[in-house]
Amino acid sequence: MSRSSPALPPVSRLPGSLALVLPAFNEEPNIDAVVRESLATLPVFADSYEIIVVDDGSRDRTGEIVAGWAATNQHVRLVSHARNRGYGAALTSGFRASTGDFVMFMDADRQFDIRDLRLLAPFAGEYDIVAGFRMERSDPLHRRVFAEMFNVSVRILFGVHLRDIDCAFKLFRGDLLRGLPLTAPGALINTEIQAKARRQGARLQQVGVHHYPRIAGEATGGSPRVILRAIGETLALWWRMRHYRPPAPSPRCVQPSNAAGTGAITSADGAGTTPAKKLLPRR
Ligand SMILES: Nc1nc2c(ncn2[C@@H]2O[C@H](COP(=O)(O)OP(=O)(O)O)[C@@H](O)[C@H]2O)c(=O)[nH]1
Ligand SMILES: [Mg+2]
Repeated sequence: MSRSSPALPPVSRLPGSLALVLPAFNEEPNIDAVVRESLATLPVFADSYEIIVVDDGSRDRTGEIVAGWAATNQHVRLVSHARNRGYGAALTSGFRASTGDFVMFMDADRQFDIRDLRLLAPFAGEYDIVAGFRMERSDPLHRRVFAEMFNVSVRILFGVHLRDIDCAFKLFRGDLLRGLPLTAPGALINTEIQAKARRQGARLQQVGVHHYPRIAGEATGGSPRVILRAIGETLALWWRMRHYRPPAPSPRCVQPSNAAGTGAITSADGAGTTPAKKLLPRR
């Protein structure tokens, strides 16, 4: 990928430590560069930081490459699943292993640029969740159509209003995220996080981020197996959420304004959304 690496201009530093969770399944051609770029970038945002790669039963050298990093760099940690358990399970393992005041996750396939953290960081102190949305999604048309249908379904079934629910570039308050009882093994994890955080009155900001075509490795997010599983998980989560009682609210979350917990989330859908293009021209 011909993404040059100009020095970052001055950025907002995070008011605390940061853990970056990278779910990785067969990312041998990408993982080294992602870890390298993350190691170069995170110190710009936090004095204390860790990179947690969750190798979800990869059949290539992903785990071996990350183990090499972990052996030589104290900021890199490897969490391994002996067999492939799915995207949601991998993220959940990474969150549980994390210790940061803030936790973010990003796909490990180089479709995002870790330096876009500078677009999210200014909101970290004020919001519990800063969720990226892909300004121009670099995926095939059928993926974008399906994603739009999914966004609408999630809005209807869970009352979750995000511009791009599955965008894999999000920043959270660590204690909020680690306190959520997450169970979705697959792609529905993003919906589960938002639906449960919403019940706790979490404050949400949305920010546009860049998205790039996958240039190496194989995308599995649009496979029939993943899509069918997501539909099944959607129905199961909807059923479970009918009886879901959130854990004791963490102190900083705003309490829901009514019993059902609706209306408490602050969505900057449109208003308050940072026009990232103005801040960081596409390279
Ligand atoms: N842990 C885990 N990660 C996965 C799995 N499938 C894909 N990934 C990772 O999730 C991210 C996104 O996957 P990708 O196939 O590119 O999905 P897409 O971007 O939606 O097409 C990448 O970092 C993959 O390595 C899986 O079964 N388990
Ligand atoms: Mg991808």
